[in-house]
Amino acid sequence: MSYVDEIIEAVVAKNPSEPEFHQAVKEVLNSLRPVVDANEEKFRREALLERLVEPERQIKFRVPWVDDKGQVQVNTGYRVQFNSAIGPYKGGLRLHPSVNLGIIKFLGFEQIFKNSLTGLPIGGGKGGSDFDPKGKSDREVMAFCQSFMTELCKYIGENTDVPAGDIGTGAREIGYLYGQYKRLTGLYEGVLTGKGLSYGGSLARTEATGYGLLYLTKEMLKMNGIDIAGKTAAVSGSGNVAIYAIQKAQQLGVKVLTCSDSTGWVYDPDGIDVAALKEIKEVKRARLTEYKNYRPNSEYHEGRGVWTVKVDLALPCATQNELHLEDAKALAANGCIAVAEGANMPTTLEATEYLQEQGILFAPGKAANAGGVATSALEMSQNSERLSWTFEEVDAKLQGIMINICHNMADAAERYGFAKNYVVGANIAGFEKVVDAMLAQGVV
Ligand code: NDP
Ligand code: 2IT
Repeated sequence: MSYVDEIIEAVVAKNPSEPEFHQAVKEVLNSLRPVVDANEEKFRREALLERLVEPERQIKFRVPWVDDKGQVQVNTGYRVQFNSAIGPYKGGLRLHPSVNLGIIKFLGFEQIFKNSLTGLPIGGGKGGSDFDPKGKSDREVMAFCQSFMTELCKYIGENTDVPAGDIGTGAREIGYLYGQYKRLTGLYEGVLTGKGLSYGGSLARTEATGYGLLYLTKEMLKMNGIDIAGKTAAVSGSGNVAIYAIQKAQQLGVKVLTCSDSTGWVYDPDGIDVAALKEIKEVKRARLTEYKNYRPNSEYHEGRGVWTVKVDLALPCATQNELHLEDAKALAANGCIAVAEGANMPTTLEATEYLQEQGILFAPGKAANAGGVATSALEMSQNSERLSWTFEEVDAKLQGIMINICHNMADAAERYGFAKNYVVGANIAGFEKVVDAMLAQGVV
């Protein structure tokens, strides 16, 4: 059996209840076959793949807090410090009832290669909790965040591990987490990113993931002789990534016809109204059913459905495994030319393969959504030098980073004989720097 197959089998056997982690490992290791095969003896002796799939450290802890009725609630907190070969652990905190260790491990594993692709010195980590911020009062969210940080603060620091936002963790949560870290440690340091602008945050971090997704998509199309202007797009999600993806798409001349949340989706034939979406989601924290009040021409549908709309571009920006094989078939049948992942692992393995077989350009999340963590790393730089850069400076750096990632993934794919397979290209390009650092640092 090949080294890659042995490791995939071992990961499944050792972590039987973590299907998302298996999926992420399979996607990455299958891509790495050409590199691993060429170095099999050395990598085996170094147990390189065994080390790559085993987190350096996994922290799991109790998070007790008191709700508005005086009832004590208990959630589970996680931080998986996956790989620090190229820098301090870096990655978001997800707050969603579906969170478990396997979800955090898949996200942490993806983060290793994504962070490497940015070209910046950040290792891979991820954390979160099964706490659901939906429907909670600000005081309840604060109580949770303070309790969560009371334990987490023992393991993080500006030079060791720097968490940030992800699903359910936005500016409000980062503020409460930061305040508690500062109170407990006495340190005013860049221990979190995605901070508010008044206390060390970076301009353009809020926009970065969505904007970055469009910068990469534009470049990927350009490399293939296609102009993004004038195209139509379907976007899923209506959170941080989706909102700013829609905004940048529109600035680039793309008409975005859809968005969604976990209960339903919107079709707006005139193009999604970003100001309305922001008010519904960022200010009111309400459901998408409200969108029709702002845009009477639009349609609201319960359940899933954004991928059934005829569009040129599909940008999944909600969550893992939200674009299935039948969705890929619908997109292809409707003439879709490119899919770029704003979310982490939103496309199932079968759907990805199908899209690639159909010749649809496919940009994997670890490349396409890397603009968020890249700008987080820029926030860390600004915190270290105690300066803040202008929006234009950060945005220009972000554009440069996304264009580089796009070319690096394309070049790596071509070098190994997989031209235009950007999944293979992104995984190999991300892996190369990590493996070099791991080998240089010895058996640690
Ligand atoms: P938000 O919490 O701001 O928004 C998440 C959106 O996805 C909401 O519209 C939410 O709907 C929807 N959603 C979440 N879970 C599900 C689900 N199980 N089924 C259907 N819809 C769901 O998160 P972000 O926008 O920050 O994150 C979106 C994706 O992008 C995630 O995969 C995240 O890991 C990834 N990502 C985020 C980055 C960032 O900087 N924030 C950077 C890189 C990747 P509802 O409100 O109804 O729950
Ligand atoms: O998935 C991701 O890259 C993020 N949620 C952002 C992580 C970060 O550290 O900014």
